[in-house]
Amino acid sequence: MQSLLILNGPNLNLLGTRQPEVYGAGTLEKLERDCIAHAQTQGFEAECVQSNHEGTMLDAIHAARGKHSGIVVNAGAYTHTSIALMDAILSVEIPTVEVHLSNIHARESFRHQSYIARAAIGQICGFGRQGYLMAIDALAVRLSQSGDVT
Ligand code: CA2
Repeated sequence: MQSLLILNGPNLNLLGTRQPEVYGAGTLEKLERDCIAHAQTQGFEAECVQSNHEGTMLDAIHAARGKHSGIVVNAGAYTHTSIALMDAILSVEIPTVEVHLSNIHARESFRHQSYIARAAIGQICGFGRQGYLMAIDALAVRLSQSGDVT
């Protein structure tokens, strides 16, 4: 069975604890469970990783090579700063969908810039948790087209 990596970055472990008006009321654990269940409906296994450390996120992306066929990534604030994460995604050549819970383009101007977007096949933002499920669907379509069987 093909596998997806669901990678969440800094502070997303706090989901459900504060700022529910921006990021929703559900926890990260629930989000990860929902992603795993939705991936299964599309015929994928899913591995969920969250880290507050850029290097750990880089390691997870490097380790995805040969293991995962697609990546869903919410890099949190590293989205707007990390050339290293962009380079890592480009280097592994795994189709990657960028997700944000909030609509980053309707927020402060420093959130409009995404380094991840330059490496991703697409970006989904502003749809809350549903965006992760939409990203899984988008990868399912892309992978069925590419014939990738990693
Ligand atoms: O909208 C998103 O998903 C973001 O990636 C979330 C990041 C933010 O820096 C990006 O600009 C957009 C922040 C994640 C913080 O998550 C929290 C969750 C609950 C409580 C506090 C923070």
